[in-house]
Amino acid sequence: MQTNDFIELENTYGANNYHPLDVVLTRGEGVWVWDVEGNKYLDCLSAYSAVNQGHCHPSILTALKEQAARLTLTSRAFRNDKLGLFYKKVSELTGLPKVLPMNSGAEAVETALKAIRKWAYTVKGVPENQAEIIVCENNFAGRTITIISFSTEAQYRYGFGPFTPGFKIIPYGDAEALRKAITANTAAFFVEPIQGEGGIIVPPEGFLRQAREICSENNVLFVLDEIQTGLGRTGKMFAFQHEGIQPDGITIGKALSGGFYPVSAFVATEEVMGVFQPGDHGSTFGGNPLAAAVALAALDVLVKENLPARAAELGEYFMARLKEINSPHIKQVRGRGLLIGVELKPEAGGARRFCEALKDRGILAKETHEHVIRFAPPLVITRDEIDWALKHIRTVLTTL
Ligand code: IF1
Repeated sequence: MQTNDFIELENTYGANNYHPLDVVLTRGEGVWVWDVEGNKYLDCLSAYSAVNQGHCHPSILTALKEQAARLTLTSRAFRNDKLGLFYKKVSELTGLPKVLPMNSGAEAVETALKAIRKWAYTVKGVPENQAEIIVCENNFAGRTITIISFSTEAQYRYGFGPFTPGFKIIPYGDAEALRKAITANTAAFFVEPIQGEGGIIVPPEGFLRQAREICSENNVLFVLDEIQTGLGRTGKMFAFQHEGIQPDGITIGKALSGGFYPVSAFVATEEVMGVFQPGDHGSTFGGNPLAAAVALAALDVLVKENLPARAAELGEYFMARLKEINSPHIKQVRGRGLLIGVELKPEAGGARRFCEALKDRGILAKETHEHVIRFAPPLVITRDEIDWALKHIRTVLTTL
């Protein structure tokens, strides 16, 4: 079967909920992926930062194989010999004492929202069903009905009402707006350190620190969504570490498994996580030994291969070179570490056609929000591979 045969199959039997590039991938290794015709591509999306360690990392594969042959799932009705080790590693890396394991990012976010609300009622003393959570415009935290209830993207909401109440929306990066939005019933401020889907939006320097202070002054939880920015992507193990602050909770996912398996978690202080009593919350697969074993290996790779520092160094290099490209289409180059966005001017006609042109040159990148090309390669990329990519990116951005 060739590319078109696979596309035909997907179109015949699949829901039409994505508009992917017409490339049918069959193998991945490190930063490279191959399509069914044998064409080779540099992956500049990393499955939206789920493959920070590179495709099919051998040591994570070994951990997957070994555990899959031993014990994959017990449910949480019983204990297993991997979960406690996973908890300890995640707690040590995040600096937060308590972990609740889930599977998808959205489930970790939903877990955080439930913890936040229950903390508001049982600890802060907010009247029942009055808890308010402040979020920012252009957030992206997943696709469940409660999560899209606080989305500002019309398409993510259209046709899916009625929506979950209890969310207030403020402009991203605006600490004063946060202060003004807080009421006696505010439970938390839930925010991405850098907005990914929003178009790689980096907040003003100091915003997260100010937000942390405002939340502390008002007994409001400060909870960060690090599902995309976490695990080395922005040049630190977690993006909040750039600002030297400590959140009350974070959600993590994606690269937590190196792309081998859905693994996510909500990680928080004792006071926040202490609201959960046995039976309050759960998941069939959450905390399973296979997920835990894979995640332990994936986290090990991040530390042993020093991937956060690599992302800082190579991201700085990549961004500097992109800023030197003299293209009439480029409005702005922005980002942090290896989470980089090239915003094009509206007259460039949208980022999609540039991504198509990059694909023809062996680079897979994805547009976000119409005008931004996102460059987020696996953190194992080398300087030579970046130089190779830059050659083609420069050509596409100066000749299209
Ligand atoms: C899609 C976007 C990225 C996330 C943050 C939670 C989640 C995500 C910051 C939920 C997931 C994915 C979802 C995927 C595309 C991708 C995405 F474009 F949608 F927004 F990365 F930017 N918090 N993001 O980025 O995690 O439940 O998916 O495991 O839905 O199209 P999930």
